[in-house]
Amino acid sequence: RTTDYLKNYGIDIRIINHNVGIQVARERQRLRSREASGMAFDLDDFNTYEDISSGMANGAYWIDSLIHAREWLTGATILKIIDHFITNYGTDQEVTDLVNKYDWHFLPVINPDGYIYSWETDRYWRKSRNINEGSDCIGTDLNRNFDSHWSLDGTEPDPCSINYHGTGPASEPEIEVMQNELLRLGPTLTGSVAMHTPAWMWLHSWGFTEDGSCARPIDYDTLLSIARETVHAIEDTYNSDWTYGTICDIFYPASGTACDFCKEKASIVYSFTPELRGPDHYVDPSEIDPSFQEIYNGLKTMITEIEAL
Ligand code: ING
Ligand code: ZN
Repeated sequence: RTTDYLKNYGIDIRIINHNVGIQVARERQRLRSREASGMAFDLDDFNTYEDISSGMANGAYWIDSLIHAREWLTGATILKIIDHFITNYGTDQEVTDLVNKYDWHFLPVINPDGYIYSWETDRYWRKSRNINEGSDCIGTDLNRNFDSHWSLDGTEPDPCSINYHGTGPASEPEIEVMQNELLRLGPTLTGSVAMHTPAWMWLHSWGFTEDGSCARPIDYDTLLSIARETVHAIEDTYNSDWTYGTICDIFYPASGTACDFCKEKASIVYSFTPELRGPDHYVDPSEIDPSFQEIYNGLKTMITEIEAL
């Protein structure tokens, strides 16, 4: 089913503007921030400077969800964001500006097989549904399968484990296509947001450990401050209580994650992983609209903070 889905529907939904004009100054600033974040960035290697400056205005964002089957609220929240953009473009000034100013890449269902299985058979299924050779246990934890510190802390080699990391980096078709797309688009992306539930958190890289302690990126202070302001905007929406920080510090060590792949390998400086409102993977549909409202406010603040750097 995953293969059919990828073939027939592609992997994402894009809202893209190419007619906003060239903003070279902002582009230079972004490339500098990339250097400051310790990323190797050689313009000649990437050969994207021209592509970027002719194709984009103020940046581009990637938002994905449902890498974990049971985290239904993530997909619903993304679909509300897309719906909000499409419905209000041209009438609501704020939406019109957001859509005109940025390119948006949405990937609402990374794990279609698992998602279907969570509807039809097991509401709490997390992994993919690929067969594992030599084991009766099904599926890989797709958020441990990325080519970034693959198979290290916070992953499991046992196919029966809920955090099974797969047979190699990007061994799963879902992650192979997603990685390729992130590598292709990465140099044009300002930020990425990989949605999970349910823990009221706004997390950033890194998830992995070094010498037994949580690793921190060189631009930790910047990421933390963006996360703090984002969380304040979310909290102000319904007077809720969120936490923020690195995946490893705040939640638990995890390797081979989308969030770290985006930052380490796909040259996306501002890579975040929210854990949407809880307390459970099972959510009443009445939670969808509030989740959208608070995350939409958070995203707007995140973008404003990034622009102000
Ligand atoms: N949480 C994430 C998980 O994959 C996470 C937390 C996000 C860890 C990003 C590492 C990187 O375990 C859920 N709820 O799945
Ligand atoms: Zn998850």
